[in-house]
Amino acid sequence: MLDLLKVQAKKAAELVEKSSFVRVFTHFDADGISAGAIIAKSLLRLGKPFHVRFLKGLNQKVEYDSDELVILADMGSGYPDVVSQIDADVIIIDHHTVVGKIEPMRNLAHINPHLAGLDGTYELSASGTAYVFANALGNNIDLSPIAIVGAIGDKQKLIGGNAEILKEGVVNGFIEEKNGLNLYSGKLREVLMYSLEPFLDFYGKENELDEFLSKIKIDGDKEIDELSKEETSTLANAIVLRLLKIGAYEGVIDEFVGKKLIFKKELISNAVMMTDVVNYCGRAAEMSIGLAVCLRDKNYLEKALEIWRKFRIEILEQIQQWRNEVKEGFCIRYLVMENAPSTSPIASTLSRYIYSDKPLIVVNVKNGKAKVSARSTTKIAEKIDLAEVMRLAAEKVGGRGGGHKVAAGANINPESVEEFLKEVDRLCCMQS
Ligand SMILES: [Mn+2]
Repeated sequence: MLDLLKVQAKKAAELVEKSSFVRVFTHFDADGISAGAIIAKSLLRLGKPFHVRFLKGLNQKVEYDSDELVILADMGSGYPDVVSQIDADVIIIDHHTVVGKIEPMRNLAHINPHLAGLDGTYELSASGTAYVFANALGNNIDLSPIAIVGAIGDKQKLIGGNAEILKEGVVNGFIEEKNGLNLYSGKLREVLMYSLEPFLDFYGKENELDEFLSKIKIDGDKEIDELSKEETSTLANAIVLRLLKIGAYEGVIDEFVGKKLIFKKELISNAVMMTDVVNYCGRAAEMSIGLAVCLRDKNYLEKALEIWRKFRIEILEQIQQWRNEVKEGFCIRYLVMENAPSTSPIASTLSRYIYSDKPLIVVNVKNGKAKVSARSTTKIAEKIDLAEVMRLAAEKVGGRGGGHKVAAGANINPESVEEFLKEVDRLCCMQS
């Protein structure tokens, strides 16, 4: 299947070969950072000088010299106007929807699953696409785990192109698939207390956690990865009950029971943990630390774990602080926060685990702007398209909105929050 990308990947490899310096621009999330790491490692192995820079998007400036090769990763396909103005050879390594037509000033290789008839939404991420590119440059099969990090980070499925990469990693001994629970590694008590995926609502509820542990009769000091088969299944059942009790969306249950991926050669062997560490480094604007972890640089592991621990607690604290402020509309729930450090992780957690039966709209008013994160579940998305709702409601108050059916957002004026929420509620009632 990935062979379909090889024509463009080969063209890209030729551009790399004739270049003397490569400028890599990539996105600052887990997929972008892991794509950047795969590109960097494969260039390092060729002895090609390069520089990596992280961008929020292509509305930020791309700086280069004309005799350099520009690589855009996890971005580019949606900005034909920007790419058409780059006066240098360009390689795009992206998985976002392709918009319009690029008229390149020089040579262009455009590697994107959508252009090859593959699914770039759920089945191949930017890191997976970068993996195909890297393997056109040389043997870089050992980077397959890093490709999987991007896929997990972008909430993709391990099917199609991702499954092909996973298999390559397993066959060559870089990844191991185990039956088990998709939880972090570590001591049971700690993992349950701080877990965000799934969110188990034990943070700050020590007594409930003690009771939970004594009921299932497993010592909280035990390592999760060392539990017996029987203990694992007892734990799984108890977690499912807990999730149903707190009001979680049923779909999250399928996500955590089943397969667990182990990276055999990476600094962090638990795949979901590695992904979150890289992701949180990006959110904390410490992208290069996330990159270093993907490049297996031990010197940065402790720092990365520290960022990860801090960020996790920050989100848990925020959830504590705001969960009781959620208000009820007719067809939505909403929460208006002020100066919260982040919006989307709170919206995602509350909507998936606590308030999962109606769309949840979270507004964060900060620095004179109102940022909106709207979340629902795939079940609700059968009727309500939040991307459409965000776009229309934001337009009505002079802002901008859009995104995906289950996860969308908007930027509006703080003065129009009330009118905006009313409109969102009205639109959701109309669609349901
Ligand atoms: Mn991506």
